[in-house]
Amino acid sequence: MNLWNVELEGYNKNNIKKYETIFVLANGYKGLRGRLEFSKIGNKGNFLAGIFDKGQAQVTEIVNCQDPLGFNIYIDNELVNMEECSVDSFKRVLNMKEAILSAELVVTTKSGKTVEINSERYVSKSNVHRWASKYEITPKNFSGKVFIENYIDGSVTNSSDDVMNRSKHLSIIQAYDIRPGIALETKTIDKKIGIIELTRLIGENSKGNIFKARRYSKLGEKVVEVYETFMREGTTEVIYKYGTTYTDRDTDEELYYSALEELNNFVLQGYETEKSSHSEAWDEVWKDIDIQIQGDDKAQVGIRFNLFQLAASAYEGDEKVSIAAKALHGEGYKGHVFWDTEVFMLPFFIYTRPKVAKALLMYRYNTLDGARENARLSGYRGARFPWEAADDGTEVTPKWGFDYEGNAVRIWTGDEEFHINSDIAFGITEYFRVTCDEGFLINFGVEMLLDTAKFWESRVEYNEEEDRYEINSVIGPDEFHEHVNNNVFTNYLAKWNIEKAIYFKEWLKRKDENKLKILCNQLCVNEEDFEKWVDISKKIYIPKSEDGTIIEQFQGFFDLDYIPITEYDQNSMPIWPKGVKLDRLGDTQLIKQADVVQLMLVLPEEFSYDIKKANYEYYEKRTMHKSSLSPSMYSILGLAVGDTNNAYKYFIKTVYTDLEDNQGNTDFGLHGASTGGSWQSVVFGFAGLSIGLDGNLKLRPWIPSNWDKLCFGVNWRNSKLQFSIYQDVIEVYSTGENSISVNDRIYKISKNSTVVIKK
Ligand code: IFM
Repeated sequence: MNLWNVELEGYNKNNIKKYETIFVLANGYKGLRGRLEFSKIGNKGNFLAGIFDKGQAQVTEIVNCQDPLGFNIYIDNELVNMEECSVDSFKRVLNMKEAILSAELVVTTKSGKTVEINSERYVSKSNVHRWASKYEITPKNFSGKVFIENYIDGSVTNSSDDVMNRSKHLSIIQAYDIRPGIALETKTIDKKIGIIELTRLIGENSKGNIFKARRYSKLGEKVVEVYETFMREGTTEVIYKYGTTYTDRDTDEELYYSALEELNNFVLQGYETEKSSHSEAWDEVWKDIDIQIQGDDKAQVGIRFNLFQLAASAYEGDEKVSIAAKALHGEGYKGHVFWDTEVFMLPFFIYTRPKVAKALLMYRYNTLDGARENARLSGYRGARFPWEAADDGTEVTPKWGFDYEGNAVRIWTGDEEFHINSDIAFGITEYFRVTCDEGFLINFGVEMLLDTAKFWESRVEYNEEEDRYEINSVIGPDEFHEHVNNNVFTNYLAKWNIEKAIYFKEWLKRKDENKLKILCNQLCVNEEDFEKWVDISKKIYIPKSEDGTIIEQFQGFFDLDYIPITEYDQNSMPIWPKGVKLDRLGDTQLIKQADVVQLMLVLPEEFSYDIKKANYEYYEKRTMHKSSLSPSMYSILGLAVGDTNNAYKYFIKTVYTDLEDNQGNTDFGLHGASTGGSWQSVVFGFAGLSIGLDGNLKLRPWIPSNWDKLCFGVNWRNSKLQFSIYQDVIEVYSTGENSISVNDRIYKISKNSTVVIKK
C-alpha cells in the first residue's frame, strides 16, 4: 500500500462524481474536477477563486467556468469512450506527494480495436496560471489513423443536473485559433469579469512532430482543434496538453496576450520542467503540513488526503478570496464561504502555513464594507459578517431550499445565524496568539474586533426584569432549532468577542494611540460604547441546569422531547430514531451537530474538566451528526474527557467523510470543514495540543494502541516545533528557545534541540 496515494481500481459509472471530487487538483487559484476525459458522465468543474456571478441564479454563486479539459481520441472515426467501449482494465491514482492525478486504462472499441491510454495531469502549485496533461497512447491490436481532438467547452452551466435551476454565468467573447492551440474568452454576466482558457497540444517522437493534419473549428460555444496522426500497433505515442488561465482579476493587460505569453513560455520550458517545480512546491508544503501516523495505514492515507486537499484549496497570493465550504471542488453551497473557514480550516493554516492564514483573514478584512452594509440593512450597527459569503461580504444565503423530505423550506440561517461574527473574531485572535503578527492586528485585526463588538452592542436586548442582556431569535451551530432565544454558543462568544475588542483596544492604545483614535473616529465608537460593552459582557445570559453543570444549549432546550438514538448505519452514523418527524425536529432534543461541545473547543480554557465531561456525555447522546462539522469536534472533546474509544471512531469518520462519502454528498464538493477538523482531531485531539493560560504550548497526548508513532510539526511564534509521540516516549524538537508543558510538567527546550520525555 502506498501511503501517499488514493487509488481507484475498476470502472464504475455510479461513483464517477464522487471521485471527480476526490481527484480534484487545485492550487487555491484554480480547481479542476477530476473528470476523466474519456467519459461523458460526470460534472464538469473548472472553478476559479473569486469568480462569482448571480445572473439568473437564485443567489450569487461560484462560476463553473469554460472547461479546458476536452480531449478525445478517435480511432478512425470511432470515439474512445468509456460508456461505449468495453473496459479491459481501469485504474486512477491520486499521488498526493506530488499532486499528480494519473489514469491507466485499456479499452476495446465496438469494432474491436484495443488501445492502452496512460495519462497524468497536474495543476501547477509553482505557477498558478498553468496546468497540463500528458497522454501515452498505445494501439494494442491495430495500426491506423487516429484523430486527437482538443477542445474548450464554453457551454458549461452551473447546476447542470438540476433542471429547474440551471444557470449560465458566461457569455462567449471570442474564440481564438492560436495555431497551434486554441483559446476561449468569456465574461461573467453581472460584473463582466473576463476569463480566458488557452490550450495547446504537442505530440512528438524521435522523428519530431507526430501530427499530419490539423483542423480548427468553432462549434457553437466550443472551440476545437483536431489533429490527424498515424499510430502503429505496439508503439506508444506521447501527447502533451498545455493549459493557461487568466482572468481580469489577475491583470490589467489584455487577457489573451497575458495567457498567450504564459502558454508560450510554458511550452518552451516544457511539461517536465514545470512538473518538477510543481512537485518541489508541494514538497515545501508537505514539510509544513505532513502528519505521520505509523502503525495505522487507514488513518495515514486518510489524514494525508485531508491535509492535501485543504492545502490545495488555499492561495496566499490573493487576499480577496477565501476557502468555500466545498472548496474549489464542486458547486455545493454555491461556492460560499461559511464559518467553516475560521473555526475548522484556519487553525490548520495558522499552525502550519501562517501566510495563508493571514490571506484568509485579509479576505474578511477586504469584505468588511459588505459586512457593514449587512448590519445597516438589518437595522444594526458595526459589521455583520454574512452567514454565507461570496466576493464582497454581503449576505448571499439563499432564502429557500429543501428539507430532508424534499419539501421547499425557508432558510433562516442568513437571517439568524449571527455567531459568524464571533467566529471571525476568534480566527483573528487565534492567529495573533500563535504568530504574534502585531502588524496584522494593528492595521486590520483590531478594526474587525471593534466593529464586530459594535454589532453585538446593537444586537443584544436588555431584559429589565432580569437585569440581563439576551440575544433572541437566533440559530446556533445546531441548525435543527431555529428562532431560539439565548443560544449559548452565540451568547458566550458574543461576550467573548466584546471582551477581546476591549482588551485589544487597550493593547492598541499602548502600541499606537493615534491609530486607535483614528479608528474610533472612523468606526464612531467612544468611551460610552466601551462602558456599555463591559456591562453587556458581564450581564449576558448563559442558561444552565440548576446545579450549573449542564449548559442549556438555548433557553428552553431542557423542556423539549428527549428521543434516544439507538441505531447506527454501516458508517456508525446515527439513524433517525423511529417515529421522529423530520419537519418537527425543533420540538426535540435531537441536535444536528456539535453546539455546546463546539463552544468548549473554541474556548477550552473557559470550562473545567468536569463541566466538559458532563456536557460531552449529555450532548453526545443527542447528536445526529447530520453535518460533517460534527464528528471531529466530538473526537477532540472525547479525548479531552477520556472517551478514547469513541474518539477514534469519530476521527475515522471525519477523515473518511469524502473518501467513504459518509455524508452522501461528496459528488457536490469537498467537505472543507472536515478536512480542517481532521487536522484538529490529530493535533488538538490525539496530541492534546493547546495554549495554556500562561501563554505557553501544552501537550497532553493519548494515541491509540496500534499507533507506533505520531509525528507532526507546528509553527509557534518564531520557531518551528516538531513532535514525535510514541506509546511511551514523547520527543519535541524546537528551532527556537521554548518552554512547553507536557502532561502538566514544564520543559525548557533550547534552540535547535530536542527534549525526550518518558510518559
Ligand atoms: O457551516 C455549515 C453549517 O454549520 C452546517 N451546514 C453546512 C454549512 C457549510 O458546511
